[in-house]
Amino acid sequence: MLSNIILQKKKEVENLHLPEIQQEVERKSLFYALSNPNRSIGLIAEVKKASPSKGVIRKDFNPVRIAIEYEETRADAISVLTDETFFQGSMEYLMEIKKTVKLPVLRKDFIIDAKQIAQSERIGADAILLIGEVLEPVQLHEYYCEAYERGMESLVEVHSRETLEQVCKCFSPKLLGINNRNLKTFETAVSHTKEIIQDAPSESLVVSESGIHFPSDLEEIQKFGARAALIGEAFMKVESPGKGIKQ
Ligand code: IGP
Repeated sequence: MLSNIILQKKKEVENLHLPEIQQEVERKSLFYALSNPNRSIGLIAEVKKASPSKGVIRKDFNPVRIAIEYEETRADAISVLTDETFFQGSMEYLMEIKKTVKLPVLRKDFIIDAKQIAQSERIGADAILLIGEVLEPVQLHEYYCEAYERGMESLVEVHSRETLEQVCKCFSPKLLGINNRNLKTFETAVSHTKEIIQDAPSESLVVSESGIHFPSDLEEIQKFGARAALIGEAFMKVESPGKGIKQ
């Protein structure tokens, strides 16, 4: 599946046209938002209509309304899927959300080319996702620096200890995402965070991503040492996404 997504991305990047520069946006720090000492755990709430494994997750999908609700309740940052083909996301959603909310906005997509970083800046993203299984460590570090020069942070995501080890030979990301989804089976297990976090650099702020469905999952990942959680599906499945996950 990941290789299909990357193939499609390559096609998209060939035809990529940079959008006009929007009016200047004020960039917000994702790291800072997730480091709030008044919170026991940082929370990135995701605006996610569909996924390749689940199909459409939420039919009544109003991205801006969902983002406002997230902001008014508990979220410290908002993640917006911008991939159209596999996640039914859109850059328009991100632009509208960035205009509406004050929280930092993470662009969730598959970045494989520097042009997408320039594009992320123009649509107003505060941070981008860089995936360890998609980019070679040197390339990943280059994009990390490129994003930084453009005023954006990067959340560096890994799915395995091997990938984390390779990335860390090159550099220590400030924001490290551990994805609980097994890339081969698509199943999620929060215990994945426990396994991988052991090798995380002590200076990285770890975000546990995917498959967090219950308050008990949040407690678990906190116990493992994660300082933030990224939640999509569990929020999108409840009537009022900002009100929290089902008990
Ligand atoms: C959210 P979930 O299981 O709460 O919906 O997961 C998020 O972690 C997931 O959407 C995600 C993702 C990604 C999507 C993590 N990394 C990379 C697309 C691309």
